[in-house]
Order: sequence, then structure tokens, then C-alpha cells
Amino acid sequence: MDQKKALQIVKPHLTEHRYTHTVGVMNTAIELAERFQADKKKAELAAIFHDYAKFRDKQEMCALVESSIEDKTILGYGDELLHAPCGAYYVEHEVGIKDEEVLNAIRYHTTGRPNMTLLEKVIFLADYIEPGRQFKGVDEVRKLSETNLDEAVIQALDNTVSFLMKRRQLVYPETIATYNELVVKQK
Ligand code: DGI
Ligand code: FE
Ligand code: FE
Ligand code: FE
Repeated sequence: MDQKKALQIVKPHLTEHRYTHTVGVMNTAIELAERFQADKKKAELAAIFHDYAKFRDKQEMCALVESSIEDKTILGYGDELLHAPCGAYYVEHEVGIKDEEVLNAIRYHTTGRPNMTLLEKVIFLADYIEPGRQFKGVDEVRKLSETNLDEAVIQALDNTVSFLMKRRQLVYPETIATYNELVVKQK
């Protein structure tokens, strides 16, 4: 699927702000793919569809997890996690994208997972550092992403977990597992 067609499909599912974010993630993902030798076309496609389910009905997504998503534990960690695995499902069944690597990059873009693929890291990071993002600590992650993909992912996870804990929000265990796996490998 070409870029124009993919953007045209995703657009009606997003707000204007979220569409701008998506274009930012797309451009950043292509840049990161180039830098770290990931598949640029897959990075582009996964980026375009990564937030496809961001505005889907939460009840509908909870029901989908119950019926069709393997990991049901996400239901205990807040609604924000739903749009990633549900997005992968909808993108497969509504848009017809069958590429497992692309679907996994969408599926794990919010939480990460241990042993992420190169493409999954590219999408996870692009989502975090795209030019429209301005949360605290993002510049440090941008800087790291110029040279060290894993260090950049670790720092993004650190920031996210700290952010969640500051607000007394639950931290999904797989997010911590992702952090642990990368830190062990880094040593
Ligand atoms: O969809 P985006 O806003 O572009 O970004 P995202 O898919 O990374 O979602 C960010 C949201 O997900 C933010 O509200 C924090 C939340 N989040 C990320 N990791 C975790 C998490 N929430 C919980 N409960 N646990 C996590 O590990
Ligand atoms: Fe998202
Ligand atoms: Fe993210
Ligand atoms: Fe996003």
C-alpha cells in the first residue's frame, strides 16, 4: 500500500491533532529506519496505522480483548493500553494488512515487549520523539536516538514509568520487563 492511500484510510479515524502526530511518527520512523537499517516501507506503514484505534469506543475494545486478544491482563492497567493491541487487530481485519511484523509494531507501540524487533523499536521510539512531542525528557531521548537505539528506548521507558508512578498510575508489568531485558543486554 502506498503512503498516500494509507494516510487516506487512517485520516477519518483520527482528530486533526492525532493525524498531525501520525505524520510526525511516519517521518520520524522512516528516518530511524534509514539510520538503523530497518525496513523503511514497513516502518512507514506501521507508523501510519499505529494509532488507528486511538478513538475507538473503550467498551468495544474491552470486549474485543475478551474475545480475540491473547493477553487479557492489559485490561487491568488502564484504558490507554487498549488501542495498541486492538489497533493491530482492526488494522488486520478492517484494512487488510497481514504483515505480522507491521502488526506487531502496532501491537507493542505503547508498552514495548521483551526482545522487541528492530522495527518495533523504531515505531516505539518514533511515537515518543516525533517533532510534535514536547514532554519532559524528550530531548534526551531524541539525542540518544541519533546513535543508540536501545539506550533511547530505555530512556523513553524510564521517562514513561516515572511519569506513571508520579501520578500513582499502574505500570503494566511487560513495560518493566521490556526495560529489564534491554538493561541486562546493555551491560
Ligand atoms: O497513543 P499515543 O498518545 O501517541 O502514545 P502511546 O501509545 O505511547 O500511549 C501513551 C499513553 O499510554 C500514556 O497515557 C501513558 C500510557 N502508558 C504507556 N505505558 C504504560 C501506560 N499506561 C500504563 N498503565 N502502563 C504502562 O506501562
Ligand atoms: Fe498510541
Ligand atoms: Fe509511546
Ligand atoms: Fe502515537
